Amino acid sequence: MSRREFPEGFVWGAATSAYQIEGATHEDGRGESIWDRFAKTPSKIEDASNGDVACDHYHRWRGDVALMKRLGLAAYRFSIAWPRIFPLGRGALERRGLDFYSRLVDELLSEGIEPFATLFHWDLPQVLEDEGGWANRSTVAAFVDYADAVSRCLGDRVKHWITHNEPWCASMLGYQTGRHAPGLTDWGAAIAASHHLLLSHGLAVPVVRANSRAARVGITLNLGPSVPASPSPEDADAARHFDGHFNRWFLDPLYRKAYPRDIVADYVERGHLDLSKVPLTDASDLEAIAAPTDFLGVNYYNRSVVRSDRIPEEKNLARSVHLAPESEWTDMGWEVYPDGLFETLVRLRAEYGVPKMYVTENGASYRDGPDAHGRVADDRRIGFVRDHLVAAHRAIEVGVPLAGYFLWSLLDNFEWDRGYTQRFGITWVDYATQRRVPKDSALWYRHVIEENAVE
Ligand code: IFM
Repeated sequence: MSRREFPEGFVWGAATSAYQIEGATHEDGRGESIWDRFAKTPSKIEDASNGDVACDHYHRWRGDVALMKRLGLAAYRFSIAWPRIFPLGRGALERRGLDFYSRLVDELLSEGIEPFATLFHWDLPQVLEDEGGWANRSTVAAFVDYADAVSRCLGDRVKHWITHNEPWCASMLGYQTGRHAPGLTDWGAAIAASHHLLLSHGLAVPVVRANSRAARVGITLNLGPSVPASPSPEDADAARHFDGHFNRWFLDPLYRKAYPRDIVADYVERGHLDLSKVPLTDASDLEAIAAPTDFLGVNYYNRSVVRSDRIPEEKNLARSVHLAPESEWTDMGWEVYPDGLFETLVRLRAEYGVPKMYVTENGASYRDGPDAHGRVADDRRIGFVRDHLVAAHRAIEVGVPLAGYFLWSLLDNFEWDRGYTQRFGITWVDYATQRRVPKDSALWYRHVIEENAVE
């Protein structure tokens, strides 16, 4: 393969999130989060595990920053645990929580690593969930206050802010499928949650900017192509719907000040949405959601191959089923489809005019562990990342303003409902000893960073 150089200043990073790595869930006044509660509810997590210890990053952060330095990372994307800052969601601030992130940021900067802070990566304070969580509009104001407190404290040093990570997951997996915390199966709540997540993003943007001069503020969405499983009109329609439900539901309000009409109509027709209950057309909400941002974070893992289940009484409305085409799969059961990253980035530029993007997550779960010599030869992950970097490079070549790439993840970690059964890290974590072993992919990635090129 030929050598592909990235533009000068391209940001190379790795990403994590608080609940997935920190542990220390009962320390320094941290409140309960919906993930603490959910993970301890029987049968929710594949291996019945939880994030109580995870990678023990809350105690090992200094060593983890040293590891980042050794890997040559220029940037680190992490998230802040809301229940560490406001154990009760709002009101009394827990200084010890803020101090933890303040020390982390100082350490990163002293090692020349640029912090990219995500404000919400799913660990909502449980007390707010008890009031209805994201389905309740009052959580919007609580989030804006939280964003204010965090950006006031860290805004002098953190220059890149991400309001939310993957609001599709937080709303749809959390409130509709029930696979994620808080585990509800209520379409109305899920749609309301998506609107409130977006609104809280839009209202937080100017607040963060005011507290963090010269800050760059954005949001991260999980995106990917939705393609029909067959040429049938039913499958074409199911793919249209899935695209709208997954991608356009978030992109349209952010960049076009409106929810996609076809999906609103689908939801209403299926009885999922009562428009009198969620103000999806409220002009001031839509104006707020579309607050101009500096960048879009793109999390890309796979495409969706969609088939209608052709249930006549459902009028074929997007009962999407994900099919397995002849393809390679990661241990997560996700198709390996690097072209989808190219297609997604190009679409964002062409259809939404996104002025600047970062790939804020991309990576793969493969369970390869240490061999007899302690080496983790994760060649499939290297191949996965290389092919996606080539796709990203192609996008840059055709004019996509892609400014950086964050590999998911720095460490093996708690993979939500899959527990510790999945390993996305470029660093192997021995959970019994907390020993970190950089996998071959980490060493390979260091070389990519050094060269600013992929071969
Ligand atoms: O681990 C998650 C992360 O928290 C959000 N994006 C997808 C990753 C892999 O599932």
